[in-house]
Amino acid sequence: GVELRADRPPSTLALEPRPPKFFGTFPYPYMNGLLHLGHAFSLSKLEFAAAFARLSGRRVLFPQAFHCTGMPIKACADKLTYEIETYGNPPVFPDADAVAAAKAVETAAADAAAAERDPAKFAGKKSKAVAKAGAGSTQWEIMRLSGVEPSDIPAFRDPAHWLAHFPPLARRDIAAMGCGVDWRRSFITTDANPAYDAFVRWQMNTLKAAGKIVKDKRLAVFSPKDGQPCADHDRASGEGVGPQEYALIKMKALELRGGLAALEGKGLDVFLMAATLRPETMYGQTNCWALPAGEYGAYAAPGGASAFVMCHRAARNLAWQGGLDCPLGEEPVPLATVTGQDLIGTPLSAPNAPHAAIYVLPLLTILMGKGTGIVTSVPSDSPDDWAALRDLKQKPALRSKFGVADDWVLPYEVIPIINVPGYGDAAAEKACLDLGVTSQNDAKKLAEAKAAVYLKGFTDGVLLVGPHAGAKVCDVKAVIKAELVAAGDAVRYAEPERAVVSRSGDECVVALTDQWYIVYGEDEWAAATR
Ligand code: A2H
Repeated sequence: GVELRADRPPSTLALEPRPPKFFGTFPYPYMNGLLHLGHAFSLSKLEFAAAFARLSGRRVLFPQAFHCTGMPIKACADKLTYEIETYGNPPVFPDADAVAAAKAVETAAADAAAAERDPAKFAGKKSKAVAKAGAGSTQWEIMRLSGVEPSDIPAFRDPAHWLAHFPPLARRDIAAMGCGVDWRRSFITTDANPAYDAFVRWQMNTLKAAGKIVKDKRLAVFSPKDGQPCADHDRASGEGVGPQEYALIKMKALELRGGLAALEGKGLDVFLMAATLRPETMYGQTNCWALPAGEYGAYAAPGGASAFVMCHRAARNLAWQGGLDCPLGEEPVPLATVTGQDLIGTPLSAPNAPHAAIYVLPLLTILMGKGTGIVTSVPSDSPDDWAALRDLKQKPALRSKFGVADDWVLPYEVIPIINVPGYGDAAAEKACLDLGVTSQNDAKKLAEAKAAVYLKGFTDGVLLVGPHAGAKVCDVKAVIKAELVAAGDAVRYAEPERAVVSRSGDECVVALTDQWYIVYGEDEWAAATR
């Protein structure tokens, strides 16, 4: 280590100018494990700078603290508790987990070997990725990898134990590296350190009094199990994934088929809820799609006078956004369940559609992991819809396979609703014909068709129908969505763009949550700060 210079007597200092100061920090590392090579790499930069400044006669301050606040430590402790409760102490994991855990150990060993061979090229991310991969790791094995004796591991079920265990080890390693840290200034975060806790309270209260911290309802990726938003560092998978907002179009069932017949006579309006990113295209609906093998539920809507049909995953998201008649925080329970196959042939009254009734038809490419599993069909502007509708029109065998009556399909033609320069009034149809799309399963050509028309339809498309005829799609899309919502014909809905799994193993939803925000980006504050 580097010794701090003893101060000279004040009398001398008063006579001479004092040497300039140097203050450097390495952002406090998180204490849910040992420090790794990445920390050493970043710390080395500060150590070199601080040592150079010290040798140049500057008065150097290089403190080092340790970060313990937030969910990751708590989630690791909870995971350990779960493992011990489920698999014993010491735990005997079922095969898949054991294999995965052994693999994590192997990868870490290989990483260590690779780092030794070629430190410059070693990225150090692989073992962390494996350790994070959920199935690929048990918390018990991660503790072993962190050098904890099996007999000591159960103590880590208590989050406070992590705060006592890891910071001294981090200090040991930083000192061993030779960094000239002034350890008199070291501390850990959380209310385990009352002085730091008081500082953070003062800081937050001061900012709040100044109006710089506000509370607002926001959509956030959220773990129902943890009961709070699930930020990137709290995730086992789905890093960087945010909320995706859709409009759910309320397509009223004019007849209740299959499992929905149980709702007959209950005085409920039953709506199939189709998730769309293109609410301005509803003028061109020719039918609705469901996945024959899909499972759907009818959930009580707010107010209780109607029911919304969608897959359970979507219902869970909508409930967390206050969009169902279900107390916030409770799992929504369907009033009735129905298969996609049984929905086929359901006549629907769809908002903005020119036909009084359109029918539910089978679409085999529906992903149950996206939206509600119900999709409205606009063959003029969606290549998927166009190809699937043509399949049903041209293939009697396909119709009979899914019990589709001719009347539900054959009378329905493409409805021109948007002019896209270069593509005419039915852009999806032209793109599919030009590219020679063969069927709804022609994924490659359909992807090309979508790439050709979606963006252009949004940026250059001009509406041909409805009260906004003549306006550009990009100018009125949000307006039309708001009109549909205001008229009670659609509801706002959001879900994670892709699946997000929390470190506690929960599938996350998007929830409308009360959150505190620091109002960064405020001009006045930025100016004052500068
Ligand atoms: B769009 P993104 Cl006119 N499986 O609505 C497959 N597709 C689904 C789905 C699911 N579970 N849920 C929704 N979709 C469709 C209209 C439309 C759509 C037009 C043009 C483009 C278009 C009429 N169908 O989407 O993967 C729905 O079809 C282009 C992006 O979340 C929904 O919007 O980006 C769209 O995919 C959502 O796609």
